[in-house]
Amino acid sequence: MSERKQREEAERLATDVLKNGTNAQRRGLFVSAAAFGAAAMLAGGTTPASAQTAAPTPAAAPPPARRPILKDDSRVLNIGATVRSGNYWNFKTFMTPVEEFYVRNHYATPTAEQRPILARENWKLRIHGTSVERPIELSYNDLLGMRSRSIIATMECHGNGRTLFWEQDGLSGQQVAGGNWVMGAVGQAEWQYVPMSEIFARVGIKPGARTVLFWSGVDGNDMGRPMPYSDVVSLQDDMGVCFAMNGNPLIPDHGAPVRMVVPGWGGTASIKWLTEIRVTDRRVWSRLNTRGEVYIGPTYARPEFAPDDEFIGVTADDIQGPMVTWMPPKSFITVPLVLERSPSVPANYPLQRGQVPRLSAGQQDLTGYAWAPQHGVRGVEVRIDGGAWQQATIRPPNLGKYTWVRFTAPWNATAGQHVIETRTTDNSGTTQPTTVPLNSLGMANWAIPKFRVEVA
Ligand SMILES: Nc1nc2c(c(=O)[nH]1)N[C@H]1C(S)=C(S)[C@@H](COP(=O)(O)O)O[C@H]1N2
Ligand SMILES: [Mo]
Repeated sequence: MSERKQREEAERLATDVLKNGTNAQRRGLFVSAAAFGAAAMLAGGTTPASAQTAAPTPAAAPPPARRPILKDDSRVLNIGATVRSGNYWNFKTFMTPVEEFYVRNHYATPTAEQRPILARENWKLRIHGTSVERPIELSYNDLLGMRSRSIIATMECHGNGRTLFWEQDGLSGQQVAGGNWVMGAVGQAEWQYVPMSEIFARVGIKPGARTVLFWSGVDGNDMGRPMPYSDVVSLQDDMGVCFAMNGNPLIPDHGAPVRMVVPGWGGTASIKWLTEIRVTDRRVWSRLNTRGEVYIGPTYARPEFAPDDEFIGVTADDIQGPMVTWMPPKSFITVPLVLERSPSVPANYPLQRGQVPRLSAGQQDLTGYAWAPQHGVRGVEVRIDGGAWQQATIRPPNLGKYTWVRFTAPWNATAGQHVIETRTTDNSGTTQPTTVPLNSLGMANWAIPKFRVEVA
């Protein structure tokens, strides 16, 4: 296919996904229903509601005015009105298909119909601030004309694994607030972006810059996040202004037309529906680095603030803990975690509350995923029923620190109840711990997960 043809095809696909009724999606529904069926069998044979309602619907009806998530619901786990998780127990691929990639919004997904600024022909990115030599405004076409590169990287919500605070003994979960992410608020995609190095070269940065504020303000007027300038500089080729995911234009749920991508950092740094980048010589506080997406708890010190700091929609009283930055080493096996104590069980979770997934007895391979984006995965271990840790086999590809790895571990399963644990060690020698200190927003839980199964 010619490059133009490819682009047209990608655009058509993106538009079709918006209309929410393509053949590709209908095929997807069946694939997904089959996968759910398999998961349900594993779980003990009940047919999940999603499989029963997966019949194709005609594309004729116009979408309701404010549809929170545009994705086909049957392919992802419905955690809440504006959040969807990947079905991690079904993950098989190295790259996560966009349709199965988790969505995490604080507000409803905004579309170009509701917010014309999000139409590619209207979109503008303002790059300015006291530390910028030559402020500019970029159009979508301007951005596409700049030097871009792509990176394969995981994206993970800080809240991924919050469920472990509720479900695992010793993690003192009662005081944790937030959505019931199990392990699937993580995915891996190829992100195409204009690197920050290119943006900085274009506008020129004055000495003394301290903060880069990445701002949307489109979905909600508090949606934007400050990042220390020094961190942006150290990541400047690896992070940037992103316009494509897995080779196609971004779809609304993932920030169309343009978002940030900050690989390895918790998802909040990757502001979607981006409209503004401001570089300033002051420190900046907003919702997402004061009382949202921060570690709040007895072992975490509140950051200091200075009188000349800038406050956007918050006050110094809102500063409750340090912001989450790099995601820690993590791993899981592709088995649904038993939910007993979590405040909710997602609508289409493959297990009912307290239900234990079933595996068949005999020799088999456990499969899983591990990632450690700050330093890269060195190894993964698995153990059964508290026995000795066994090295798992890492399957290629392993493309560097930002990518996850898939692993397998042989197991001769005997009848009865078992607990399977996984832990990853990164290239700096850090290994997942047994427990993590409490933080009341349930951020970045990287404790060794315990998967209970019943072998029959
Ligand atoms: N404008 C805006 N950007 C945002 C958010 C948001 O609510 N609004 N959520 C953030 C969070 S918490 C995460 S984890 C990632 C999720 O990206 P995804 O939905 O493409 O997976 O987007 C980030 N960017
Ligand atoms: Mo997030």
